[in-house]
Amino acid sequence: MKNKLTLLILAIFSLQSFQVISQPAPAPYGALPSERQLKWHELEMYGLVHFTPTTFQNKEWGYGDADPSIFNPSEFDANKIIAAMKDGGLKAMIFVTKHHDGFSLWPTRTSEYNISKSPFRNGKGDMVKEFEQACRKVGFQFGVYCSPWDRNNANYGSYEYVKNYREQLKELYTNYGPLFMSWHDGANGGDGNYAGAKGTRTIDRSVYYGWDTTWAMTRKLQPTANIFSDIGWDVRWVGNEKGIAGETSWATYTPIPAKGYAVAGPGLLDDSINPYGTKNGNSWVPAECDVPLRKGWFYHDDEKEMVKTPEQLFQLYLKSVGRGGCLDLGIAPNTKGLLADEDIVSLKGFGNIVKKTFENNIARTAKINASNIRGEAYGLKNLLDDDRYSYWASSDAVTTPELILEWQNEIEFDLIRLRENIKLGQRIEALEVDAMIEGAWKKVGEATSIGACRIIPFANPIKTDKLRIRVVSSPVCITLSDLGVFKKQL
Ligand code: FUL
Repeated sequence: MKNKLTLLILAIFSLQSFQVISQPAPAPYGALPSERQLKWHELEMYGLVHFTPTTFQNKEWGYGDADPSIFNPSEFDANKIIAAMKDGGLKAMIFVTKHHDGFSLWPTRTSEYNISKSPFRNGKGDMVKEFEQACRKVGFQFGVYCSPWDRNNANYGSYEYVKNYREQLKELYTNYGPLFMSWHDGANGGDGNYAGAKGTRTIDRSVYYGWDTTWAMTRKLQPTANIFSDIGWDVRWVGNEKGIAGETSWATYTPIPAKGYAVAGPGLLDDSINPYGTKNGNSWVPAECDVPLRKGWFYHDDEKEMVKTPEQLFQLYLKSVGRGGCLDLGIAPNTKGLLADEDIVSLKGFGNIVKKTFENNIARTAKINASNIRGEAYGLKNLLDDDRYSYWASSDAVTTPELILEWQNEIEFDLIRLRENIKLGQRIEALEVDAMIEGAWKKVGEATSIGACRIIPFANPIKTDKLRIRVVSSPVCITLSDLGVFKKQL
């Protein structure tokens, strides 16, 4: 009898171990990111450089009437600008190759109004190329912004211009290597110089540009480029130029179908939904949070005092990257063609805060236990290995597991970072954090929409030797890839 019992126990045990080892991976949930979107998420931070004759006019929007002779940045050095951006922790840059004023920063065949008519490099310059090469040298990815609105082009408003615009993109897509982004701003139509015919040109954004055709070309010529636009694909505008995503910000999105907008891909994005996204929305369209380092997108001498401080930038980091988006920071060279000292100092300070804060993950020194583990391959070590796609998973039936972290001595932290393995979708809807304080669990924090990255900031540092993270809502089993506990290093 005793032997039979032992055998039975052994049989059950080996069956369980077998199940543990052979446990299949969780099924993906909901809309999933494409390969190019995964790469975009990994960047987290990049810069958007505005530098055109508009800089020399001390304006934010050039009218399209600046004489190309004013564009003469005698000390321009793309390497120095990129080096300062790198010190700021940025990993890529988008160059405004043509802003609304219509001046092309490369020697395009599509318009007379371009850099070859300026004194820059004696009319032989190609600033897009110089930036692209400076990026490649330091491992930065490169992207382009080419304004659809063109206040200089005589044909703006007619089909001729749309063809011309596509030709411009074609040049950009074929001469500057692989791009990570094709950025299309939403300021479209209005007054301008239109090759001397001053006046207003209005267009119907829903149909005028024929985006379907343009984006078929983008996909063909630049399959790695994420399309940023308010009508279409990969990445959405966060809905403000403050660099701030909603506290709950889903990477998924269900666009509201709008009459007349026949566009491939997700469709029309709505500014009022953009900060938040849509829970379990039908497409993966994460938020890009754009914000200038200075007050405006272009350099102005009298805005020195308005350069954001490293601390302010770090707060923006928490509200953009820390809410599952990317931070797109506006960088504005001055008329010399360099960044002002205060911009360089601020970027460096910011980069240092990010680096120092996140290099010491206090969770690594804890003993961690989970209420459920799907199987050996999905264990807790995956939470600490800096691999965004290795993950701790719960069994299919367990949607609200919890983790307990225990330290031998009291620790102090003010940030918790969590990531899901988004290859399997955005799954965790909400979780809560408790700390053991004076012998009892006390709820100290909570977060929704985990996704690619969710940082929970604590206004006051928490001191404890025991921390509990409870998933409170998930439609399916969880697949958490990262657990970080940090103390801000300002
Ligand atoms: C907007 C533009 O109107 C601004 O000038 C700037 O380029 C910003 C990044 O996008 O749509």
